[in-house]
Amino acid sequence: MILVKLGGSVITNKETIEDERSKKIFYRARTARLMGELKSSKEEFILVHGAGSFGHPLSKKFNLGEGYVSAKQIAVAAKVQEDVRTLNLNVISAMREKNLAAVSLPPSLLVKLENGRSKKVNMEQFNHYLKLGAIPVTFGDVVPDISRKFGICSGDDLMLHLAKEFKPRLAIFVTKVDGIYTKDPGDSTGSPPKFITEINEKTIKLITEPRDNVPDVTGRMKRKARMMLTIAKEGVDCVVLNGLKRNRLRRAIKGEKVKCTIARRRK
Ligand code: IP8
Repeated sequence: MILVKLGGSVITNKETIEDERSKKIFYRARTARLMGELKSSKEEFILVHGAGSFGHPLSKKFNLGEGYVSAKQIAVAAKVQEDVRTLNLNVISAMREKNLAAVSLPPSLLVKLENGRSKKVNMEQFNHYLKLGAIPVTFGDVVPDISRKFGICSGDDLMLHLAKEFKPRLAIFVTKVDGIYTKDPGDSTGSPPKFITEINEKTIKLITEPRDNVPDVTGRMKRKARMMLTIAKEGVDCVVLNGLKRNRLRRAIKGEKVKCTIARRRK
């Protein structure tokens, strides 16, 4: 089995959208192409996707990640849940286009947080649909929090829970860049960014976060690198690769050498 997360910046206009009123765009053709690459592996998989422009701008503006502070957040939390479900249904229909039997599993019904951390993820539904030969699809969402009333569960957190439960042979983060760099590859100030081929305790210290306006309530590359190390400690190889480059995902799944950043399994 493999575990794949499609980043929100790959499937939506996350990078170009700054306020919550701007038009949210779903990149259907790109998503369908990536699904075709996944399908060609003929391997069992679970799909996770990010929220991109459908979830981050509004969540950031109303601080949903911090939990309940005022009553006016409730309507916003409900709206973000609606928007990420709309995105999810778009992903599901792009999968159907490729004849993949995708089943939507919304975290708002399966995950409980405590103090912003995911305490419990109900795996029953994942197991059930896998046994049927369907493909469970889950996503970054607004979910209940025992102490803060609600909070945000990111797709990256779900990747860790699913890696622990299913011990896939590979966990893949599909992003808009070739892998992890010491700093934002578009940043031309100071020393040039260096590509990191392998994330470990040493190389993770080299990463600095960008200072730009991209709305993101769940953290950027450094958080992703930390998550990769945690997944690797669960005994699962974990890679970040570029989904904009045709066939990179397909080739990585086949075990071919492609440009990417890897965190090798520790157990
Ligand atoms: O895009 C964030 O999930 P991510 C979920 O996987 C929301 O980090 C609602 C912003």
